[in-house]
Amino acid sequence: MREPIVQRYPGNPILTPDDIPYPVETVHNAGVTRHEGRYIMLFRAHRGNGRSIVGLAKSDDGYRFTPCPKPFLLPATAGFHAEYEEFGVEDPRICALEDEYLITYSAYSRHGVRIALARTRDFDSVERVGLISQADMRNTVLFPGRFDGRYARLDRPHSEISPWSIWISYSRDLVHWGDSRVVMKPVPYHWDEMKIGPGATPIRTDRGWLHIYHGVVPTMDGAVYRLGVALHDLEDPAHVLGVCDRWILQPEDPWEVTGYVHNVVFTCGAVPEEDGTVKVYWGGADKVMCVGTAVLEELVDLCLEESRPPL
Ligand code: M1P
Repeated sequence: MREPIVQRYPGNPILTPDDIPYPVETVHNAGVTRHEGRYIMLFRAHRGNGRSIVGLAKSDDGYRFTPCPKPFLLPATAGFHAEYEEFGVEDPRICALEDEYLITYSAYSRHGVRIALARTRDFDSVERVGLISQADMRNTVLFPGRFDGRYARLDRPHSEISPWSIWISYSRDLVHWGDSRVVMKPVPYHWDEMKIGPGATPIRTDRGWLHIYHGVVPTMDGAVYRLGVALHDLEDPAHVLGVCDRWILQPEDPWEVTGYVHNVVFTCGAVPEEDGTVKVYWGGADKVMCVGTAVLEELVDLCLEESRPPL
């Protein structure tokens, strides 16, 4: 049997609704980064009404997290954002860029789902920057770098005539985005044939930007969410150097197979370590948070040596 590509932490799940000091039904799909020597986790949590908020937890080792007493981001109740966050805020991704942390999240309302952008320097206060997509779009990760002066992001517009795919877009001010083009599509009769979506903030390696994404297959028992890896060119991230043909993680543990939504592993964050490993964080069955480690070079090798065409 092959060694698992992602080694699960034996203490999984690392955060559950029971750990949170305010009422929540789920703790999942967290963006994670490092700040002042500690790990910061922004997690999505369903409230009892089925709408989501974003909570904050901190850790010294990336495994044992302590939640903060209050939520980090609640749906806006005043101003322009209020109309577009009425149904909740979901799936935060954190991008450390220049001297701040940029947070993309899904803003849900009766008008559909849009991507919103917020910024913080300290994770004590947070400022909304703007709504940076029209409806319908969710799952957007910013690259932690600029390309010819422009910011870049991977995004995932919804379509009725094409399986949902990963696109790239650019911006000079983080608010107005364009020059969009598709970079990766699901493959028919494959583990990610139904749809794919950006996952964790891309990680810079010597051989390219490593992107951990999610792919979905429909089965007679419902959809199954797994994780895969792709490598983007360092100078031109629209150029996909390789997509690994097989998944790197699938639902296996009981809390990944059964939960709020069955058979889901879904990532919004991964943290590279100095020893060449990466901590991959994922939501298990939309209910709890889990972590595992992988070797970055091995993930890059998978993209280049077990590759399939991106489009
Ligand atoms: O329930 C599984 C996932 O479903 C959605 O993923 P996608 O955007 O690919 O359809 C999201 O709601 C995600 O939060 C959730 O984990």
